[in-house]
Amino acid sequence: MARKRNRQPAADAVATTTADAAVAALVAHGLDTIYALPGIHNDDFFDALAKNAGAIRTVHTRHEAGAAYMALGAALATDKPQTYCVVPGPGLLNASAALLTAYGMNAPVLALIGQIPQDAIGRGLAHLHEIRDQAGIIARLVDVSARIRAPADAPRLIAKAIRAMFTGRPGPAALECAIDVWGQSGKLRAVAPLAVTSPPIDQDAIKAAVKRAGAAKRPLIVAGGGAQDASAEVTELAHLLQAPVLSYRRGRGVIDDRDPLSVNLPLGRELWAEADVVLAVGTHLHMPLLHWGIDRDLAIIRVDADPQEPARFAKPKVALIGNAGPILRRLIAALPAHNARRPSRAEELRERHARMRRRLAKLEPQLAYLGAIRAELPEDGIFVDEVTQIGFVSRLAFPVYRPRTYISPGYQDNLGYGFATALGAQDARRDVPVLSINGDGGFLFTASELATAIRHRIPLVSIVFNDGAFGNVRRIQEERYGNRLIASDLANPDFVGLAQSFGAAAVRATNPDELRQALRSAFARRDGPTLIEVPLPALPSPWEFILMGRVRGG
Ligand SMILES: Cc1ncc(C[n+]2csc(CCOP(=O)(O)OP(=O)(O)O)c2C)c(N)n1
Ligand SMILES: [Mg+2]
Repeated sequence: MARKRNRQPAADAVATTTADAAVAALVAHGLDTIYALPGIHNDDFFDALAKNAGAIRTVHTRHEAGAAYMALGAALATDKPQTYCVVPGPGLLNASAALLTAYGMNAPVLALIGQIPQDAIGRGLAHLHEIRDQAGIIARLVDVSARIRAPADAPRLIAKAIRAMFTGRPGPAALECAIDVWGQSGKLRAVAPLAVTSPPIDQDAIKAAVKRAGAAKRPLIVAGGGAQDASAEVTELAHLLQAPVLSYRRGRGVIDDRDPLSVNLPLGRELWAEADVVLAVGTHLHMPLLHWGIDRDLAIIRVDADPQEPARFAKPKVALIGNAGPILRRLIAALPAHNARRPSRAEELRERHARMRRRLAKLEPQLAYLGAIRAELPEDGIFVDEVTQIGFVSRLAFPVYRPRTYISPGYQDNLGYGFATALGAQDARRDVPVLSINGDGGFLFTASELATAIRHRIPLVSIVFNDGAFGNVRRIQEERYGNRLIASDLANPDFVGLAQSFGAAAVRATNPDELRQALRSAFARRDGPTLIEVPLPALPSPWEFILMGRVRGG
């Protein structure tokens, strides 16, 4: 490859600036949008965006967190690389919670971050937005990062970063570029997207896995975010094994919740206690390993893109490294020769679902509001969860029918991520309705992005469940700290008036029926955002169904 490239005539190379080359490289990789907030460090790059506005759309936000969360939401809703661009120092830091979340969610987000003049980096000369060891800070946030130091670096490093975002453990990547480098000209060639290669599938491990799974008496599948592209395979395997599929946050939608084999977290814990073989697909197994326990009677088979992941907590019986889809297809092909006869468990599971529903029934009015949302949000509509009471219950009881239609922040569980993430999802998926749910606390983290929704005509529908409090924190103070309330009550704006002042449509709904009506008209409106405020009293706690104790291993 390298020799061939060296022999290419110099005439192939054309003079271009770093900024133009970077924009061309993004376009060559299929990116059609950039989420961004400008500043002098990146002026040359924004000028290149202006010149190429027909090929790539620039969506500017009101805070860098908004830009990065929008890129995250767009990446999660499309499973395609998405990018954001911010100034160095404060711009980088303003966006960093979103970058951290993208890392936790394995989302293909490319951060383009400005830098002070190249020769001044590391010298502490008090340049605008200078921050000590910016590269070191970025390197702690993502697995792959580099600095574009010259025009020819731009296409090369962008191609490498995008390949890295889909190789091994998928996730974000970051590139820096100094203020004086964006405008530099050089002779360079475009770089075509680099092929993403996967490790060969370990045939011995496939055999070991089907032997164990095929002989299992009480198999259980756990599906995480890494299984979102293997929905058909997980479902087929579940049926072959008559294995229930547990999904909680990032794995919701991998199996259709109308399938009796789909089980929620508390029912999954009961089944974990009974299981002899667990097949974990694209999941950290956070809840089971950290909270429920393991013992010698449980054999764990792990399928993960990240070679480091399977043995992090405890070495599994079998580890299969690579993308879930191809690996599960191999398991499906090899299983029938080893599979026990499997009577249907549908009836047993229907009864257990009914029992679980009776236990969860006390989570009202959360369930009634979620019912209203499900009744109005079409099957392919996207629900974006938040760290709020309705969100916590949605993770257990909101029916999800398709992969990539339920976006949840995963283990970061960072308050305030939701609204801007949903805005990005709706911007990238104009073809389906997106619904953002928020608490009054979390919503105000990025409420300024209502202006972005107006400016870019993004038809996101958002609900603010307003209990006048950081309700989750407040309830903990009431229950566990003798009602000594501290830092948990909130002074709120009039949310309807606030949204209207931005130019958004806004209404208040005071019960589930009113919410249904409000959602129906909101989803019909496709030329801009709608906000629905739902006033709420203090709500019953969902935590007994989420943080549950050990069931194995003493
Ligand atoms: C970034 C971040 N900061 C703080 C928290 C802690 N936290 C979890 S829930 C919560 C309160 C949420 O309030 P609100 O959005 O109004 O939802 P409610 O619980 O009232 O439904 C807080 C502060 C967090 N999860 N993430
Ligand atoms: Mg609240």
